[in-house]
Amino acid sequence: TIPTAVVTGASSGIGEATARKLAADGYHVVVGARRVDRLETLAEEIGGTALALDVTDDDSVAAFVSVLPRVDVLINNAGGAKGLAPVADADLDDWRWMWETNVLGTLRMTRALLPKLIDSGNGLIVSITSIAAFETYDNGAGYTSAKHAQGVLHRTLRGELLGQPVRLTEIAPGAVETEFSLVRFDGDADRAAEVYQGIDPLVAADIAEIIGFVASRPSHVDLDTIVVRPRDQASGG
Ligand code: NJP
Repeated sequence: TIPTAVVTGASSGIGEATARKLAADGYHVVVGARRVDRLETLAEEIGGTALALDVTDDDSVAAFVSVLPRVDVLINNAGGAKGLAPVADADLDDWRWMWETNVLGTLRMTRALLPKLIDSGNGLIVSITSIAAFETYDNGAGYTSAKHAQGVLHRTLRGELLGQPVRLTEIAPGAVETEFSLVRFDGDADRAAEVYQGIDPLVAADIAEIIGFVASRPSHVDLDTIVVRPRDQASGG
């Protein structure tokens, strides 16, 4: 049987590159996101399955999961940042978006797919957090707190799943050239360029290659946490 990988947030960036990589490595890849038109083009290219998914919506997650007969790999990738502001000026809608997408999105998907991952006999959960999951920086508390929480959720599973056939890998990237900064600044490319000035960013395929490596380890090898930075980025994920 061909193993199945689910990639959330596969309509752009890291998720899209990861879907391509896992398909090339022999997985049947199920791609989920809200922009279904993009998913359908991708699924056709890689011979996978496109399914609408909003990780912030209980019903959408339930519908997505209900049509999947088997899942060996879950890539919790859907996420991102909104805004950059001091705590004193925090925009509650931005915070809600970040917590709903990164934290509760990962919770919904992981909880819903855990039985299938265990049933596969060799499950793998990869969560894409951030270097922001290990640091704080001025004006970034909304995103850093959400990524910390997503990381805590993911890391807590290691103990809770002890004895079950599921491996867990957290991948914490620094700056990657994707639509991330456009989403963060509502399409303001100048603002995005200003914030990431001086950093030669990673590209999505850099992260996808690492995920391919993780997924191809023998079943007794569990790669715990991988922090991936552009050479010139010390902080500020
Ligand atoms: O960003 P982008 P990345 N339900 O914007 C999807 C982390 N990271 O690839 O729904 C379902 O190109 C959205 O799809 P759509 C970052 O926090 C990045 O860089 O169609 N999907 C799109 O496919 C995130 O966790 C950097 O709009 C939802 C995807 O998410 C991961 O890397 C640095 C959704 C985002 O793709 C991938 O982001 C870092 C929802 N409700 C961590 N909302 C970086 N790029 O610099 C969004 O430290 N999506």
